[in-house]
Amino acid sequence: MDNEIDNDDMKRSATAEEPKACCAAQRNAAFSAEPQAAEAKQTAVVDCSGLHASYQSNSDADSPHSSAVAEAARNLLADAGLLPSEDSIVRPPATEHFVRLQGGAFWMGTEDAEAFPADGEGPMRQVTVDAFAISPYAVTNEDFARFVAATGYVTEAERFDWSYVFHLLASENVTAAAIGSPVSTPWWLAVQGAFWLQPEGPDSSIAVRMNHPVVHISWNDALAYCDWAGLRLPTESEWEFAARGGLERKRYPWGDLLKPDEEHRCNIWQGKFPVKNNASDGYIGTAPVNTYQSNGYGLYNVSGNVWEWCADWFTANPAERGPAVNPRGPQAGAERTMKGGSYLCHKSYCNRYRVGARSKNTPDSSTGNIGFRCVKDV
Ligand SMILES: [Ca+2]
Ligand SMILES: [Ca+2]
Repeated sequence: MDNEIDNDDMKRSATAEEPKACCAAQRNAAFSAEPQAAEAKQTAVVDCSGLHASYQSNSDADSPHSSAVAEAARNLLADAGLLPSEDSIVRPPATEHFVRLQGGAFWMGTEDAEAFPADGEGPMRQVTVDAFAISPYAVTNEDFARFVAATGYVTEAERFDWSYVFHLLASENVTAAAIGSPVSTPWWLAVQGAFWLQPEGPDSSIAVRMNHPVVHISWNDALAYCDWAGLRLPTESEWEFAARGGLERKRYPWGDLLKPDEEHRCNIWQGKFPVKNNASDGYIGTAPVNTYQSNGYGLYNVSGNVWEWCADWFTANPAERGPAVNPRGPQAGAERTMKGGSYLCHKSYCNRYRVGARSKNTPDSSTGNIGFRCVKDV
């Protein structure tokens, strides 16, 4: 894949069509990870007139689209040797390897000098969570392929018929065909036909990325997967308890230094955002879910790689967070909480791969850097 585009291409995408209101007006509206633009709401991102029809035709689990994607998912699994041919029923992935955590009290949030107070990262407070078990890994393309092969589930990226692809990951053809870009985050291309099976658009494939985190997954999609697998999303406090790996009041899941012994511990961005990614950590996009060292609890890539949905509605108001024991966030809201940052995070731009950092997005939003991780009750 050609990951480089010249500056003229950048400018073209930056001045793409004026946003217009549409059925997806709120979709991705909250997506603005840039600290200085965090309060700038984008009301709409693409002209989706003409997309309503595809929403209808793609939304039915018995539609030809659904059948074709389910078959493609099954073929991917079979080609990768991940689907025993004698087993015609595709089952949820095993969960024996989930890490059982006994819970307890921990220091949640941060007042770190690098924190974004407007995100509601602080104040640091004692929170207690009950025991639970969590996956060491984000849900993979393999996992999600099993879900779709078994159920024919159609994601929201497919129903809306577009999702956000980072510009340096899109081919020239996909870039040229992009249907729009947010004004304040022009590095996101709204790409028709971008979804989990083809994360960079119609000319891309996950065939050699079955062990990478699934992306273009909305919060609603993540919940559907959890329902099928008998799992659930972590609350934000569970996620942060697990991500801290038993360390107290540290900036990262492994300590306070980003690169102890000059060793990369997470998949973020090196270079100049958003034009030059040196990828000195080994990855310009997603990395396999078991890359780098795990944290003290055996969890991989809580920081970086992909943002991970949490169960909670988002609030930056400490008074709305709920009790200090098993908090579940506000009763209602417009956006769901995300944790951990992604392969696009950089200190200069989105320093949210710190373990106390947080972000949010509407439950129907999807991008090429949002995935999820599951927990189960014990
Ligand atoms: Ca990277
Ligand atoms: Ca992550």
